Amino acid sequence: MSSILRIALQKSGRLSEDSYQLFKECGIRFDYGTGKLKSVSSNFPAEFLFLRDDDIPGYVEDGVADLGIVGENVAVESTHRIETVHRLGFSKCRLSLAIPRATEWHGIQDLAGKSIATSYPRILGNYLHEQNVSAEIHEISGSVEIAPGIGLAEAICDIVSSGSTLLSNGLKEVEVIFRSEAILIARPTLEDEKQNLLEKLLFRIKAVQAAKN
Ligand code: PRT
Ligand code: ZN
Repeated sequence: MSSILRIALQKSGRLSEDSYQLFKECGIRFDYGTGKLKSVSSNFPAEFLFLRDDDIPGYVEDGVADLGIVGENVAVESTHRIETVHRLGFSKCRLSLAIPRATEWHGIQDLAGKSIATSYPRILGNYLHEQNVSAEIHEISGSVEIAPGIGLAEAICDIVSSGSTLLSNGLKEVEVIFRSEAILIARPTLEDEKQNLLEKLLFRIKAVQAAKN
């Protein structure tokens, strides 16, 4: 049987539309949005899997998928062994520290001894370590922005795009710790045939990107 690339995409969320659009512009056709878990392309040796973004690094490491598209924030936070193949330039956002609007800010040392709520304990932990700041990291999985208001933490570290979520929760962004965009990830060692297909795909992706610049 000849080889086929299995590509994991976010089923529905902030990465989905641009991911689908990218393959469309690459001339790779497949059905999506039908509620199906997977779809085989009609004109390229690829099968697409539709998953939650958080599950994609694990599936790529395990070999359930060969490639995937995720936010760099998710890839860097995960402990899975995956490789960044290419930066895709969409779903841009930043991971930032934020504190209550009325609290004064002099610099990162203000967080020493404080508690910070986040869904990104590894990225935040590394950053604090680099900055020589010792603070308590409180890991929560969602609605991080409400943590200061309910007395759970004195600061937060969360994804910011327009900033309106911070604003409406009475918070101000004080430090950007990581900038993210969608990336194409792969298993570190792909079989030769799959590697060839990946190169064909990358050639098309780069052509699409070049046409936009
Ligand atoms: O259901 P599934 O698990 O697949 O999706 P999800 O809800 O976990 O992720 P999703 O779709 O929200 O985000 C997917 C990826 O898009 C993220 O991993 C980021 O790489 C990227 N991205 C870009 C964002 C945002 N912009 C963004 N604004 N991810 C999240 N947000 C959230 C943020 O957490 C905060 O709650 O939007 C809010 C802030 O937005 P602003 O515009 O008010 O600042
Ligand atoms: Zn998710």
